[in-house]
Amino acid sequence: MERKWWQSAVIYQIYPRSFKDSNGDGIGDLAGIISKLDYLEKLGVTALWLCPVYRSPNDDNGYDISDYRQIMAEFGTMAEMEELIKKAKQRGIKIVMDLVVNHTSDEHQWFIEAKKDPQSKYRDYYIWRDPKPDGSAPTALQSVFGGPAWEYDQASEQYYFHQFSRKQPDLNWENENVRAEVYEMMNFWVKKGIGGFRMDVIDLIGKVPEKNITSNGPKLHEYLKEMHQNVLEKGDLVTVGETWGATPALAKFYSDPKQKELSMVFQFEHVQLDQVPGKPKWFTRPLSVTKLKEVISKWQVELADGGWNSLFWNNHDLPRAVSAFGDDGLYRVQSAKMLAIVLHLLKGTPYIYQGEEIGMTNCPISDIDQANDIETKNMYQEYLAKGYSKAEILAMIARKGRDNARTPMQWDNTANAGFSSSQPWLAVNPNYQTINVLAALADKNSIFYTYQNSIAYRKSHDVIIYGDYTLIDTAPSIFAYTRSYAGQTVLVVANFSKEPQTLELPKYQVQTPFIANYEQQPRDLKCLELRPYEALAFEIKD
Ligand code: TEU
Ligand code: CA
Repeated sequence: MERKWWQSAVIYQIYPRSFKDSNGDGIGDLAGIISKLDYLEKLGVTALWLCPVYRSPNDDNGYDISDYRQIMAEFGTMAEMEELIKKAKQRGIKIVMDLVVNHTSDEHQWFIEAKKDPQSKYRDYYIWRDPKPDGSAPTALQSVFGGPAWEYDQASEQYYFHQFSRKQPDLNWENENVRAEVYEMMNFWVKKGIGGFRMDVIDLIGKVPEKNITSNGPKLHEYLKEMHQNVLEKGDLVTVGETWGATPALAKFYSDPKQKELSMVFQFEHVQLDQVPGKPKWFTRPLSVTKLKEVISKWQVELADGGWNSLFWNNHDLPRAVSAFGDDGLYRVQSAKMLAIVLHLLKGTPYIYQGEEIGMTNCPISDIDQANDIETKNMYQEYLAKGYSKAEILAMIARKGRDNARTPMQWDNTANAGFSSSQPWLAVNPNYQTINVLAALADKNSIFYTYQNSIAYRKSHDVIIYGDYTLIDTAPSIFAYTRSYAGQTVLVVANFSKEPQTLELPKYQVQTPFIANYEQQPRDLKCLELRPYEALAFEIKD
């Protein structure tokens, strides 16, 4: 496979609303991001994925776009966006934009016209259907955020389709004008010098609502190939599709360069292992390390040739990495470092979600008034109506609610965690007193430096970028693998538990680890006595 810049990239995801507020209105903004570019350069990341920064009424915090060519007023101006692209570039950092084209806001001009005038050419930009003879919705499809996926419009006596909130009407990709407008808009951004796109719920664009087909519709790949021809092949862009419906075979297809579709996709199998299969995400079970190893290994192996993986533990929709996969109590520091080491030495392009690099944790709420997220608020009402107690629902939210990841970035231990000079739009996690960037930078043994070291090692070693992956058979709680390339081998060992574990390594001639999460090195390198959440990586001599 021809080498691509994004194979050796490390991408940092920013939730702009929560990253850094520069003007004291309590809302993060572009000038705030610009002011932290030195910090991001120091970490070593080479691209930033910005969650949506376009004009939006914020029913779903920017994932409901009312104008794709304007910047959200609270975030700043187009001039600041251009400045961000330029100043990031000076530091070797590319900007990846969020592309949300499965749906728009109901306040987008297209939808306003479509609703006002059924004869307008914009009517068919969306999905309108007559009621069933009894007046009910065309199908029983449910929206991801709860309730029916069809909204009735009194004036025209038709329903429109929305897979997310009723303020996020689905675009009709069957309409070629819709597709042409999307490609033109993408080219507008490519011309501004961006480095690529993260494509929101891209596997939903080929939907066929009347057949109850939402993801992986029959024309999905045709549309992606058309997008590639009209936009992507003109630039050297990174593209990552959000695909909850991907199997390894599908992910390999999307990311196979011969298919001319995407660079890679986000798949979500590992982040759903703590859920009860077949139930909504709120029903959880303990994470099985055996299953986690199985799933990660499966994706590593199946996409090894002719495909490409994305690597991530968390994002703005998911619980915090250390809370979901590590221990956010006693072993927070060790387990967060372990997660950094294990992920960044795998094959694929790693994504770091803001705050992960300092071990930020979930942030439970004690009352639904403290929630901001539309999914969480809707779910609360739905489960109350189903008879669950407030305490039960708040416990589900504490574990899986999306606001966990959206509390403001913790920069220092001053008021509002140094995020803003006034009260933030969403309360800061009270643990900012100890968990913050200032403290992390001052402590040479902090989680931050484990990220920095892992990133630096990856960037300078082809074995990590291109090497083959092999899982090593160990006790259930230990995750160990090797990476091999051109006569070089790296061994990664991690204890995914609070209990000490023993691992014999008679086959390997290991020397001092090049990266570790305990200060004191192991004494016996033939038989490792692994401490809680200990992680080590070695270069192996033949
Ligand atoms: O997420 C897609 C999506 O399906 C999520 O809503 C996910 O199912 C949910 O968070 C898990 O419960 C994308 C964006 O990442 C998300 O922030 C948006 O809300 C959504 O699309 C709609 O644009
Ligand atoms: Ca602001």
